[in-house]
Amino acid sequence: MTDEQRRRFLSRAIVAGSAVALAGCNKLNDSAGFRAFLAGADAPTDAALHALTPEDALAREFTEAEMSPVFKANGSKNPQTPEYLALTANGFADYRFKVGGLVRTPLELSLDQLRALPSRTQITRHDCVEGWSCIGKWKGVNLGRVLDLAGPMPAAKYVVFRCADDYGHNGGRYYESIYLREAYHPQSILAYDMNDAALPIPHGAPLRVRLERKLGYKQAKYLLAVDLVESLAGIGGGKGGYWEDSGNYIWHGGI
Ligand SMILES: Nc1nc2c(c(=O)[nH]1)N[C@H]1C(S)=C(S)[C@@H](COP(=O)(O)O)O[C@H]1N2
Ligand SMILES: [Mo]
Repeated sequence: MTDEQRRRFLSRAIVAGSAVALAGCNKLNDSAGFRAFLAGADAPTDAALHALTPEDALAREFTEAEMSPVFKANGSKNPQTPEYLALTANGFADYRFKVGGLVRTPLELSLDQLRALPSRTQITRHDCVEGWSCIGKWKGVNLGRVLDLAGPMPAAKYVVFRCADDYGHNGGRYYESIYLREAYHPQSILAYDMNDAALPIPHGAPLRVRLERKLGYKQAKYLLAVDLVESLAGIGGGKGGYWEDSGNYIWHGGI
């Protein structure tokens, strides 16, 4: 199965919530994991989805010439929460990215400190489950490297991304989460630049995450903090993310 086929397949599975359209799928693929997945599952389990998409595989990277002339902004585009307005009031000069939870040394990093760390630049395709894709360039620091500065404790299993915006206008903040091990994927970065300029507000200024093997809703914008936790229970609605809690999209979100 090519990456593109896998992406389309999983997008369908995810939008459908659980039911997987089987027609034509046998043409898609010969991998044993994929067949086992189809044979066993009416609802894709998290373990099956992780088996289907090997976690260490890299997402395709593109050339400058392939970049989208316009990159669509989606979800929150101009947060109005008090904490975000306080940050924009002086151009993010007071911004501190917090790393907390199950770490030995909680951190508060300024944008200058993040920029001083070794960087990675990647041109990748963002796939939103709503049915659009854009290719853009992202520059940032490996998430795993930042977490290592804080020192994850052995019990830490998940990384929770805390955002500054209230997408549903219900007082709750957008949030997302991944397995801690997924933070160490080479293309999991905390991005401060997009398309060779500082990350603009519609795309998540001053810092967002890029997880290039995952769908759009996992790419949390307006990051205030990450917390390492042992369990997602008790965080938001307990399903690991804003859209996951709403019942619309599944937690894995892999492509
Ligand atoms: N904090 C926050 N992050 C978010 C969202 C949001 O509303 N708030 N929307 C998500 C969705 S559904 C998509 S497709 C992408 C859109 O990123 P973009 O605006 O850079 O295109 O951000 C994701 N991250
Ligand atoms: Mo999305």
